[in-house]
Amino acid sequence: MTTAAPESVETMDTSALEAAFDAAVAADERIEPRDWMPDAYRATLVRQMAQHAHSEIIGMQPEANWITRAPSLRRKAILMAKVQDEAGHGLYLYSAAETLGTSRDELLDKLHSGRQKYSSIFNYPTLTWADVGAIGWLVDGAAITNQVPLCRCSYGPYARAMVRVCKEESFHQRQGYELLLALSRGTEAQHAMAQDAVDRWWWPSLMMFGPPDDESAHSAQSMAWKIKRHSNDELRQRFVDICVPQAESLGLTLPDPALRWNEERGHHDFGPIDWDEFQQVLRGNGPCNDQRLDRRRKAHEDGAWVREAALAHAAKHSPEQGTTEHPEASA
Ligand code: FAQ
Repeated sequence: MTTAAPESVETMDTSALEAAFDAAVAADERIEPRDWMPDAYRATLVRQMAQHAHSEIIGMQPEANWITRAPSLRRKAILMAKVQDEAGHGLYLYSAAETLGTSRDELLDKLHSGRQKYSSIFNYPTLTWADVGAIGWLVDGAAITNQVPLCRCSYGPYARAMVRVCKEESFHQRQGYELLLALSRGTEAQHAMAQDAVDRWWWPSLMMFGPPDDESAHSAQSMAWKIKRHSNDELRQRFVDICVPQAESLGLTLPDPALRWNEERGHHDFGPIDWDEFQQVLRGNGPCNDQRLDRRRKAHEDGAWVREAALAHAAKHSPEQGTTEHPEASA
């Protein structure tokens, strides 16, 4: 952002700063951490980025459930790499949120105490191996549809983090599609397993895009600030249009009798989403909400010794201690 005007930022009054911020957003420039920004813009970004980061790390759990039971070494290696990628995405996002003055500790504390959300989708169970394919195809597919426009988000660190995340999510989506294709073309029982997984994951995937536009509290303001580039319903429609031909190629059906091409709209019509179920999951009443949070809290507690050791190591080798070199460097 170029707030560099004739006047320096220190001497500009709030209305001038606001005008410079608005002009930068209007000109599609990136807002950077040291730039002035409205408090509400900062709070909205922290809210969305924290929810996104929490989703990445909670999202490791449903798939990790199948690592030990992957049907081949190849599938196991792919799944382990994917789950590790999700941890990395969490890390980029917590780091990006830190540029707004919010520490990772603070955000994790809010997740663990239930004061911040994570995506509704990760409160559903992974009952069979085919669920790993359905998550890759549908959940990562929905995530990409939502996140590609975030690469053009007005906040620089978030936009840049999204570029790499989206590249990795594309690989995740492809591996899920390929896994489902193998099952769909397999035995009758394997085909049925793939179909059952798609039947269970389809509707929750559509809910990932958030409430309908007329009930979305934050969309209008987030779009005005160019944090979000498209509304929840626009992205949901885009996702449905992408999935229909892919389901046909997979030889699987999507569980919606109302799904059909609408020539006039140039889009697929689809049936009503069960928003009561969505609200229940958000309130903590989904099938796995308690399990996911308990597991996360335990993982955090179990990792306390790693954090303590890292801090002790950093303190021992801080410049104040005069031991900046690695102990083995002089050996
Ligand atoms: N789940 O006014 P809006 C992934 C909340 S990453 C839970 O429309 P907004 C990768 C919302 O926070 C998946 N809560 O909100 C992966 C707000 O509540 P609040 C995550 C939801 O922010 C794959 C309220 O409802 N991706 O899957 C949901 O403008 C496989 C009102 O909603 C992101 O987070 C929901 N589905 O739009 C990992 C992407 N939807 O805060 C592992 C970035 C809405 O007022 C394995 N986020 N809410 O208490 C976004 O694009 C937006 O935040 C939306 C929601 C589109 C999710």
